[in-house]
Amino acid sequence: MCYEIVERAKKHKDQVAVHSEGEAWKYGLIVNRAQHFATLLLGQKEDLLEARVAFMVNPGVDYVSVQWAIWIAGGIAVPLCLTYPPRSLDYVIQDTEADLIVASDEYLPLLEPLRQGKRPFRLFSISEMMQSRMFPEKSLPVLDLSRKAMILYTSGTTNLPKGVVTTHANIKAQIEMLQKAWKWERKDRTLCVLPLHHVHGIINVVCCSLWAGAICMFLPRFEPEEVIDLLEIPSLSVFMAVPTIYYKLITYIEGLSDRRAVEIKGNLLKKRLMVSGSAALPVSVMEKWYNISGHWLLERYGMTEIGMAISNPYRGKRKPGFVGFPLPTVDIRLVAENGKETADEPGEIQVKGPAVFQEYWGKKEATEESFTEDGWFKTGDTAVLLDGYYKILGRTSIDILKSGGYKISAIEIEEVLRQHEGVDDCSVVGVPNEEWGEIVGAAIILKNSIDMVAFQKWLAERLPKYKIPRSFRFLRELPRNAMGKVTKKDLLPLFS
Ligand code: MLC
Ligand code: AMP
Repeated sequence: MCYEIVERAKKHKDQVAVHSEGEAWKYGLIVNRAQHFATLLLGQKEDLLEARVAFMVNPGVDYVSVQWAIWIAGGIAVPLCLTYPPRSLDYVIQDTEADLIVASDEYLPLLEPLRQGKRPFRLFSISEMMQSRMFPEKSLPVLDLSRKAMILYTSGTTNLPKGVVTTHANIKAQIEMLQKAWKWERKDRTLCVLPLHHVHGIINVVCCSLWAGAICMFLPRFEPEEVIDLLEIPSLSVFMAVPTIYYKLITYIEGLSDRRAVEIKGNLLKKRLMVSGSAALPVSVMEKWYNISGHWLLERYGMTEIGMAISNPYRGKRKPGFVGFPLPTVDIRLVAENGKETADEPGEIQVKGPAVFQEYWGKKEATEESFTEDGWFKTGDTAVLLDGYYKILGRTSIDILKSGGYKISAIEIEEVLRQHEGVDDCSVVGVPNEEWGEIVGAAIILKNSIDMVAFQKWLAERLPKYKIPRSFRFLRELPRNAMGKVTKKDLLPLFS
């Protein structure tokens, strides 16, 4: 059962679970809050029966209480990105057909107008839920592990993001493999600086720490200075982030005095584990972080659809530029271009195991296409096995980018750009960038001249910040092959 996380929490009810906004919250209190919220979400019902409950809740005690409430009430948790513009929020709400939405009070003005849309929903605010009189405690449904638990949105090679459905069994498998591989313990304390609508923050940081009975500290947003101050707390033992965050922390520390840098190194050295993932960790970042902290970062490979799959060892050599070995319960194979499994050449990573997702929400065809006939999930990432370690070589599709650890679909951005009255045609590429991994580059053919300030504002109304193109090239024509298809490889040099 995934709500096993709640059952486990009851066992250490007097221990601190969460630190947020300067306050400490015990496991017992969070369980009580989750039960109270679950009762409110259920109303007259006995079981939410996989109703989608979207939630736009700030990281911290409220987020955890709402997530657990949805699970114990039998609903499917749909975390919303806190920085999405209304159009992107509306897309997720409509696509999941969410009937219930829970929000921190500050997001109500953003969500209220969306209730007038095609599909009205009931909107709960956290403060309203906190003030509601407790109903007589309801008996909560008994859930089978095969029930759907969560939908996370991820960009793909299609225009609009797809909802990745994981069951309680999938989530349990994703958590348990990391408990074992990375030796999570009750005495651990971690710091969450990642957004909580993606697997990295949700599973690896929040669920793993709370499953173990450890403490999870939350920072509402990433600020290098604050992160370093918190990392210096002696009991803080585990830290996980995307490469861009390590890059930004390195830049910050390099700007400090030598004396302060030595002090920070002394404190970071005492950490038990520091992990990087969600995008390729440049060897230069790994080496600089070693000089700054004395830690060889543990790099691992994962994906929304599969949780974590491959990891460098907890004990043993962490090889720069490599992601390591399959995690417990994960089966990996590489399939070469000729469709045959390969051991010594590059091939697509395919994955099997209990952590692999169930389906794309409402997209039967896309689900079928993403699996082989014999049940292997096709990741679209290419890797090679060298001396027993996997090395990620890139993606099979040029249309998928990774920027700051966020996956972005070039096609989705092109579709948006084409809706602008001044844009005749366009093509979007991932431009390599030391800090962000890639930044979004847009080559545009204009119909008529545009005002860039107004254009940026127009984009911000349609795309989350991280998807907005950062580099523009205005061209007379796009490079195309004999078939008329834009050759993105020829576009890239134009951005250097
Ligand atoms: C923001 N900015 C960008 C940008 N995002 N510029 C270029 N490319 C981007 N992608 C700009 C902003 O416009 C702003 O500029 C400035 O950077 C600061 O913006 P911000 O929003 O305050 O950024 P910041 O908080 O610093 O965010 C950086 C970050 C964030 C690294 C903390 O991107 C992040 O949280 N990434 C993690 C994503 C994640 O969790 N992925 C996991 C997916 S799951 P200006 O000019 O306005 O100042 C997965 C599976 C797995 O991948 O394996 O884990
Ligand atoms: P997402 O769909 O946001 O979950 O992103 C998953 C993708 O991130 C994978 O398919 C990879 O392309 C990429 N990724 C995750 N971890 C790594 C890593 N350590 N090195 C390279 N790419 C990674």
